[in-house]
Amino acid sequence: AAEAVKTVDGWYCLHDMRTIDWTSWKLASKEERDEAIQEFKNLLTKWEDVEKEENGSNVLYKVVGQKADLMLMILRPTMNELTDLETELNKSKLAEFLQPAYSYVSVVELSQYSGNSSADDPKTRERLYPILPKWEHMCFYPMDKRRQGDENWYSLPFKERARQLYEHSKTGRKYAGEVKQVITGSFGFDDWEWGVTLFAHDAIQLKKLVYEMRFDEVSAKYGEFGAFYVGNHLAKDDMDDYLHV
Ligand code: 76R
Repeated sequence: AAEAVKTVDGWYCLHDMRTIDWTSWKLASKEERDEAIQEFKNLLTKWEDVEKEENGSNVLYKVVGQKADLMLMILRPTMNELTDLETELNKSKLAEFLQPAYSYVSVVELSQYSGNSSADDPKTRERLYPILPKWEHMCFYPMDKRRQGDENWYSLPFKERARQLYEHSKTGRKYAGEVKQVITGSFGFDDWEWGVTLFAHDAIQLKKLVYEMRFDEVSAKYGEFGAFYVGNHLAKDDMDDYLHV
């Protein structure tokens, strides 16, 4: 058997996509809506406090297109905290107007192809326990590495996988400062093998990076992709405007 790469794993991750039921939202009384908005903003404040204490991180985006309306990404030290948070959201007033659209469970992962990172190294810590950027655009998609016939990532020798990922990282680094990526592993947790989350100031950089990577050997030969979600940042202070009907 080929040798598995060692990974170091950080915070647990939940991507939670919801669709707003605008019809029932409009039918609700103004008092009910105000109450729901206020309670949701209080939740966001609570999560911001967790982030300030560096016990997790979260971001909220408005999905473009019909796959969902809201895209929430949550990082927490344990998987238990993910369900706590999810349940708290489900019990809120606003949740009466939300329908599940998609969710994805994973854990922040660094693979050790190019030497070992130590959890004591501040740079490694920053990547395992990232405070998510609140950049204007975000994109999420799940992916697999192919396991078919002669194209089987999992039967390639370690050195060959390391070489291909090194080439991959060179493409990625061209986008330093333009795109920030968080790779989360989901073996045993969800339907695909990895979650890919990208943040950009300019949406076009997301397209350029993903397109350019298609030509890297590792993506061209071995990449299999799920549904893509793209969104625009939703700040707490814009919540009233966004939900105003
Ligand atoms: O040590 C490092 O993390 C840097 C080198 C690196 C690895 C090992 C790296 C860099 N990636 C690594 C691993 Mn990546 N990455 C993706 C996608 O759409 C596609 O074609 C693929 C989705 C993007 C957009 C992306 C971006 N990467 C991985 C792995 C795990 C592989 C394994 O373990 O078998 C996956 C699934 C994956 C997928 N990658 C980078 C980027 C970018 C932008 C970088 C440069 C980051 C930087 O150095 O700042």
